[in-house]
Amino acid sequence: MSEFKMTTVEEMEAATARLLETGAKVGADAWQLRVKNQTPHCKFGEQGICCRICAMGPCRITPKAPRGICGCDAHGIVGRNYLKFTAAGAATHSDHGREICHTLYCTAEDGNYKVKDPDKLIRIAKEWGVETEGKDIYDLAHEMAEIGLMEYGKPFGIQRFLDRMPESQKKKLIDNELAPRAIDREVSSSLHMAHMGCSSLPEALVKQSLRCGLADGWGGSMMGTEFSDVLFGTPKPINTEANLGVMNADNVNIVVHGHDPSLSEMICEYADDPEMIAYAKEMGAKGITVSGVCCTSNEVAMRRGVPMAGNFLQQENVVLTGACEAIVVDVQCIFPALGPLSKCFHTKFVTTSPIAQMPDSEFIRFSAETAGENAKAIVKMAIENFKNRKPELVHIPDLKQKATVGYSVEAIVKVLDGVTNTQVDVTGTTKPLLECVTSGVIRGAVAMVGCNNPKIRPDYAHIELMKKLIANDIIVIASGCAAQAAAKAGLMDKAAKDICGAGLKRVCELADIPPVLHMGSCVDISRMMILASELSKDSGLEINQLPVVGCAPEWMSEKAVSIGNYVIATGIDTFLGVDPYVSGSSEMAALLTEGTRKWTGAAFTVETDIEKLVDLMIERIEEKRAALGI
Ligand code: BF8
Ligand code: SF4
Repeated sequence: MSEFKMTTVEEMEAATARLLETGAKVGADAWQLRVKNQTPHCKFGEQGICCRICAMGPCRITPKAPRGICGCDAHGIVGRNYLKFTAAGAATHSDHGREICHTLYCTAEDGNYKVKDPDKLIRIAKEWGVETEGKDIYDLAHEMAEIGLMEYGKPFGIQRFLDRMPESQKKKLIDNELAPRAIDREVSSSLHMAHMGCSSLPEALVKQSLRCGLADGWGGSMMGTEFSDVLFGTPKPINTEANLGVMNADNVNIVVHGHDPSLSEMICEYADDPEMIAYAKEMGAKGITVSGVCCTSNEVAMRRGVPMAGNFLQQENVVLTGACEAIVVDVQCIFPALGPLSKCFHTKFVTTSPIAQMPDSEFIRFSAETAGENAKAIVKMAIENFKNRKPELVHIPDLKQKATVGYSVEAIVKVLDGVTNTQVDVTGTTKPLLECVTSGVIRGAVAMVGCNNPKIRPDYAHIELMKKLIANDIIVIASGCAAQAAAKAGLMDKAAKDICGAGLKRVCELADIPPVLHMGSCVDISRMMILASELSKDSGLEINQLPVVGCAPEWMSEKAVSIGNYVIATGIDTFLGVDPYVSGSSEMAALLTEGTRKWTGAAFTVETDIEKLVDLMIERIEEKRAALGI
């Protein structure tokens, strides 16, 4: 009999409640309390019908006041807000990608950063038509980094990686003026369009949202992912653990949080250094444990097996354990609350990026050139802080699950080769996966992505949806905080095959995989786009014919909206559990849930009832199967 037991949301909530008791003792604030202060939310904001883009406003749309002072109606206001939301998300992901290009530019044989996957670099160089023959790998890295950086500002042409898209989808984008040009141009044009007195036509605003999102997914994010693989290695299946129980009361605990792996990779490197471990012992600890929160955690889990302490809404919990010597952050999704919270404990809150500077933090500016010394200084600071722990405040919840992570497209193609009995040599294609789908062994796939959001009981939607999908023989690929929710619950343990339908269970056994595959951080949703493109090319089907959908049930960030735009623009129907502030415009809602279909072949479905959301996804997958006659 299997010993597999999931961790329930109730167990996670009980652990949080216990930590909040510690918080109460030391007078700490918490998001659970702040949510109460912010409820109910502003109705105008919720519906997207508040405009403050010029100083004649702010204007709010009501039945009595159907237009702003300039005459803009609700559709224009909602549309502009939606476009600005998207542009901010695309800028954020893409700037992360730009940093990675710069890091690639700093690589050297004897430097802080090296090329760990030269084959991948050469593969991408060939794709981009760059001569590789006889070239030193570091010369090639620098050349590729520069070309990558040019993708941000080149005056002509569209994103290079669009050539990876199936021809038919790419053509749809070009024909509809959706193919993304330079990344920075799409972000700037979006802000230009949303300026006072520019676009207020919903159709134009939605189209630019799609194009700007595509500049992220097929530009900035894709370069972020691909060049991170070149720098730090392309993920392969690796075992790790997830949830707060990965922190170790006997050790110096360093928690890395944010998104850019350049910093966290270095911290992990130094935390493993025998000299540092010896120093930790000298300071009274037994060793050093690095764990992670949010996407930085996903990055180092995928490549190094570094355990995942938690996802977005658990970031305060790591400090509340009283056992966190340092929480070291780079960029994005970092609560400013960590500053005052860390002051209630001995925890050092270390900010490292000029992009994310916060009150009550210690700022140690991190740069690719000085990465080694920066990381060493941070690890040392954490070690020296161990003695300041207050033992009476230490409580680490005894919750953790095993997880196998590291499913890059390369890894998925490789492991699924073992599944089919075909005699044909299919190494290097997605054909075995397609065969599983067409034979009905698995019904389809769902890409589960995105954040936590207090509007949804944290992790509940992720976990419940995934449980039902895998029970229905639908394989789940996950990234971001959705992936961490799965890992915390145990759904990335190979033993979770026992709660799958018979078909998926068999695939998991044959391929030796868990039913929910961790594909990385949020920039790594670009991996999912590549996988869908490969499936389309290998099957001869359009992307939107594949029984594959995307889902972000608990999303909250601007980045998530940018992602949603490029996923539907890639031809994949996407299901959201939170409304993107568009309910105030029937025209915007209609465009996003149906209108985009005529340009890209896919659209959004917004459903805040989680039970209905999962049924709608299964229905859509079955519709696509039926249309294909499988
Ligand atoms: O980029 S899933 S809360 S951590 S935004 Fe943030 Fe959302 Fe988490 Fe990663 Ni993505
Ligand atoms: Fe009001 Fe128009 Fe100015 Fe917006 S742009 S604040 S709707 S006057």
